[in-house]
Amino acid sequence: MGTALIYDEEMTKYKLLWVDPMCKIEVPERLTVSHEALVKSGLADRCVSVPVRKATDADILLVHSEEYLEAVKKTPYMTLEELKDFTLQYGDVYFHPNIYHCAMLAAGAALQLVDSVMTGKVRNGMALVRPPGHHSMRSAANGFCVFNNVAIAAQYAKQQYGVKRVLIVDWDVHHGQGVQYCFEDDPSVLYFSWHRYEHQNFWPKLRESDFDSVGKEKGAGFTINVPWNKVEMQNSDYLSVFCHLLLPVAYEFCPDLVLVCAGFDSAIGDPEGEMCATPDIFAHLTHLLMNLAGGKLCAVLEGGYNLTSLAQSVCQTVQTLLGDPAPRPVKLEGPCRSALESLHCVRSAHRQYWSCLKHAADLPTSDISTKHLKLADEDEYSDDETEWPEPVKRFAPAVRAAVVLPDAVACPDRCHPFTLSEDLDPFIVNKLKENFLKEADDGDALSTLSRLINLVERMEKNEICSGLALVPEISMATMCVIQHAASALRNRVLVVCVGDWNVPSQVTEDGKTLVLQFSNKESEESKSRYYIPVHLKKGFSDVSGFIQVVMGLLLPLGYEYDPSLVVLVRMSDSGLCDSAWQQLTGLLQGLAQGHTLVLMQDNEKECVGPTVSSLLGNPAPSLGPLLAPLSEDVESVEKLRDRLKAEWKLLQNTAQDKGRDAEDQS
Ligand code: X5A
Ligand code: ZN
Repeated sequence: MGTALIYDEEMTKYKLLWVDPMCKIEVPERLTVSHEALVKSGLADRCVSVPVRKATDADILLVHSEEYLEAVKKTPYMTLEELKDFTLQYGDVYFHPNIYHCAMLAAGAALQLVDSVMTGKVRNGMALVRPPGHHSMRSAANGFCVFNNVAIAAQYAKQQYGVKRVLIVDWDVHHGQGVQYCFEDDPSVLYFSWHRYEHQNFWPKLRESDFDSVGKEKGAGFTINVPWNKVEMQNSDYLSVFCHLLLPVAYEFCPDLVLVCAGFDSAIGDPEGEMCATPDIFAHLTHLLMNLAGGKLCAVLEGGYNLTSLAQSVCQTVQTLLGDPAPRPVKLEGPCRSALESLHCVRSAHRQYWSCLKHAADLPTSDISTKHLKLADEDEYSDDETEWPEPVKRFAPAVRAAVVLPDAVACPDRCHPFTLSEDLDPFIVNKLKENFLKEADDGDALSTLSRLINLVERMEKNEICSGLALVPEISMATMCVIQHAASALRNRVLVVCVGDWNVPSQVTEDGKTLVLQFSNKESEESKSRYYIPVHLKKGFSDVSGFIQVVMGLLLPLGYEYDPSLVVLVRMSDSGLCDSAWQQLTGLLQGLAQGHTLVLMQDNEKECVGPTVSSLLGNPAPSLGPLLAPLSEDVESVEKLRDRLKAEWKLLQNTAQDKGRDAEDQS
């Protein structure tokens, strides 16, 4: 199951023919540099190349009016003066004799992508297109856009494949008002957009881009707008919104297909966005969406005007779609105050529609963001003053998943059976004997533990990505792995424990191990920053409570802690269903460059298949639309967040939480 890449040079063959400072950034090179970067990095070769096609009139009419289509059809025959005149009736867009042709190809490319994914020819994919689409409306071109590629693709997927629910994630830095208008009363399409807003001072300066535009009639709750009221938003701000808003709602919605309005003007260096998120963040945003809809994800290019930043961001996205582990996240300092205000406002505006947000705090009393504030004029932004390091080269280790299994258990397909590749250091053997095997001279146990240590070392060297071990004594194995991994100076280990294991207090003393434990027993309250027990009232029979914890607590903690290894421990009494377990395994692989080591008791053989599937990068099955989590569970999670949010900034999600820039603003 591969990744489609759709590109055609033909779409570079139109450009601005007159002087217009508004439009001069939308250049053919946007496409050529993106494509060249994919070719040079070898990523293009790894994709399934799918040809574009022309969208038919019927396709275009899924979203646009006949009058508009007929009008655009005439543009290839217009003189320069006529084109200029035609352009004047719309906002921030230009026409060219070849743009109609390209616009049909751009929409057709999105449809080819949907076809490839829906027929199972590929798992996911990206279309590199010009003109972009998300600003164009039923009867109007706008913001460089002629036809609304993604909106057409969503309608097409519903009509052609009977898709019941489509999630559109618009991470472009502009509000895709065209997409919003198209689906504002349609509950089958959930439209999420974040966008530079600055209290309605930033283009397209619409009242309806604010957080309180949530959709209409039956579609109320299915439009989610996150206004950025300041520039220079960072990776933390984007991740916060994903963890505390988009992901919980998306999992509750349970889409059959995910479409991404993949604009990269939200990345650093872009003259439109003026944001500071680095290109590698798109690896994480992509990864976090890849376990929805059984992995069916179609990314369609929208904006992105700094050619360097654009090309890097496109590569990060495609490489993630291909399944390579995401890089360690860069510079997560927690969300800024303005982002927290926005997040707070959106969460409270939506709490009546989504049960995962039912407990969200009231609107902040000082009505922060609906006010249309006049801002002081700022200096013109110069993109060549902004510098950022080139993202580190990512590569997938030769071994994706290694397994340490008892002899009686067969090695699953595509896994690497892990045997000792070299003789163990006698020093380690002695240490093992001393620390763990005092009693008997147990040859089997010694072999298992030494293989585990060896596996961890090879993961550290990035020769192996992830691993799974079935062990006779899970506590011993876990301690052994933690001690070994955390002994190296720079290492941090995130331990996620599903089930009851008495975590020895020395484990979480030095900050080199962070333990989050899903426990069936109500335990006494922990005071430690590094030991976080979570108790769900009904255990794991309530999947929505579990997901709430994963999104709202585990992922933010994991990202902020930035471990070099994730150890996922599954006790035999866990009772967690396979699909939730696979979601957990899949999502955690966004951390530590995918270095996840799963430890399970040796009587959990049935779980080997599903676990290995996730470790190999297969998407987890959908959980089904989620019900409301138990209010007791929500309360206990909220209590935990309150205890921890001063020290773990990514847990913050309300305006009262101050944020990373609190000091220089108070
Ligand atoms: C697709 C896109 C931006 C238009 C900006 C006009 N359009 N000022 O990013
Ligand atoms: Zn844009």
